[in-house]
Amino acid sequence: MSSTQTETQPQLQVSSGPICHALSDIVKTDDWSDFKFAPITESTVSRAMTSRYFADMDKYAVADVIIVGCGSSGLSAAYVIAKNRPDLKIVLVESALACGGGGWVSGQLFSAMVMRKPTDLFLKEVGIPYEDEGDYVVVKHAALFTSTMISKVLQFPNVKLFNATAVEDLITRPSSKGGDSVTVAGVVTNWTLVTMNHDTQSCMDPNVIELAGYKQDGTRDHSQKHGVILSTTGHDGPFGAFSAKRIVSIDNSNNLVGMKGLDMNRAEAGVVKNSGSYAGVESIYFAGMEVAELAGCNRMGPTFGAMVVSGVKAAEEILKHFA
Ligand code: AHZ
Repeated sequence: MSSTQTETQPQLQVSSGPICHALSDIVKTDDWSDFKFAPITESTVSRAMTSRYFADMDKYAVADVIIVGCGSSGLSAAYVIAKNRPDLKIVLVESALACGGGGWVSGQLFSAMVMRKPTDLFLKEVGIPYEDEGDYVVVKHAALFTSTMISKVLQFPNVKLFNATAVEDLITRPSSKGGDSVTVAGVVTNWTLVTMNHDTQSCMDPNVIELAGYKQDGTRDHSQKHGVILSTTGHDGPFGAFSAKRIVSIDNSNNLVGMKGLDMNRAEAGVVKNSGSYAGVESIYFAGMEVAELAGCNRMGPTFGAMVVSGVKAAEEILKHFA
């Protein structure tokens, strides 16, 4: 390690005495032959899962914040919103099995995750160790960032993650501005495996998550703050830039400009500057690389500061909305 590098250490306890683990007290003589688990039936396991899942579907059928896509930008935003507002119902919808998107590895699968300063302030707050290289910091493996973010975000009691679930469409309603203008009012979801098989199976209708703040007839309930969607589905790809593509087809006044070529210095500032609310349609916000598709920013390649900071900026705007 060079002299400019310092490493922040995680608080891990190491053991230097005799072999010691969580089961040491019950497996006293190194004899595992009588080891037993507590009894359980198969249906108990099914009920333990499904009762909670369906209770969550019921509880989160109406939400204050829906985050679509949980890569590095979505997770960063979720952390800031959940930490500041434990009273809001926050739903994360992730089409893949695992949250994290590109944040599990870094450029060309090279493990280490680079972030330009001042993103180190966020890492410090969350408790993710890094090496300080002066103008930038390095997390030794991108998976350490992603797994820590997932673990922190999921510990907030007001957060529910529906993973392996794709957003297939946006719910819209006429906006109070009149004319053709609309506001988004929720998302249409399906289990991703179903979404991927619409062409091969007969109709399998989707489910929805609505935003809070609407009456039965679909008009705004002005006695409460209405909910919002934050879309962080990344740049265009098999699933990426989902809401950006959908929103420009809803909002006729805009085009999907498309992400421009690699330029690290311009790209990160551009993504942060353009993240937040979307001018044409109410109640939808964007962060991360999806912003580059909407606003025509450069791509930045494997440097993740703008993913974190655009998530923080969009989260701050959303928190102001609920203030
Ligand atoms: O699975 C996707 C990923 O986890 C998820 N997603 C996409 N469409 C979805 C949909 N419903 C639900 N319709 C969906 N989930 O969104 C997540 C996006 O994560 P990401 O890591 O691709 O995006 P990000 O903007 O958070 O981070 C981008 C990282 C990149 S790409 C890049 C470059 O190409 O130059 N540079 C960086 C730092």
